Amino acid sequence: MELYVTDLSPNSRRVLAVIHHLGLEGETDIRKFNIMTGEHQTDAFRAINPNVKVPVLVDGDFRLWEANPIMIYLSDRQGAETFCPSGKRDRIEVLRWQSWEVQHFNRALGDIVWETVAKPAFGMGAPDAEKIETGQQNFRRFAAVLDDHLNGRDYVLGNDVTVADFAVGSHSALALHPQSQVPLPEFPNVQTWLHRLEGLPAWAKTAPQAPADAAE
Ligand SMILES: N[C@@H](CCC(=O)N[C@@H](CS)C(=O)NCC(=O)O)C(=O)O
Repeated sequence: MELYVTDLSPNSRRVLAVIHHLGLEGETDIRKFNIMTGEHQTDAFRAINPNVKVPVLVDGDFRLWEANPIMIYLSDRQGAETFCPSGKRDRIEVLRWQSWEVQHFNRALGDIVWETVAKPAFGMGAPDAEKIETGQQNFRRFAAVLDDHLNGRDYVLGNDVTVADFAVGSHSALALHPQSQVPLPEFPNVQTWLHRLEGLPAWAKTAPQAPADAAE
């Protein structure tokens, strides 16, 4: 298999963490682009993903873009039933949390940390206080849902770590970044769960090396 990623991306991190979790490093050729210099903007890569974005997985003649489906594909390929349950009800739970994180939780989180971590790290101008405030309001709304859900659960689906944790928690390095201004202490279950995720070997192995590396 080939996996196209970039160092500066929670979307790449979540897929790389799945590769490690499933022990697929040996059979995966990991190709890193520097998206800041536009290294990915080639006709050859556009032919693989017309969106010209990473991550992308190539498995034989199957080309798959979008991080969340890649995570499910890899898990199903390996028969990782606990990590990505195939039972109707559990599979819908995985999809529910993946949709939710893209649309709500990580969108709000991303809006905050774009201003507080990414812009300063990449010299892209001063953080916009109004955007931070709006992001924090949205984050509070959705983090409250997750905080309530995590009450009495170690992981999003219950006792075991699943692809849903790697999806919902994909921005953990940014959320836990000292500059983030993400109001995590208001949501202790979310905070504890993010630290639990950071302690998992596959997640730890894919941690950004420098503060700026946490940025998208
Ligand atoms: N919805 C996509 C998002 C992919 C995405 O936004 N990738 C970013 C890196 S995190 C990218 O490749 N940006 C380069 C560009 O847009 O040129 C997914 O989940 O995979």
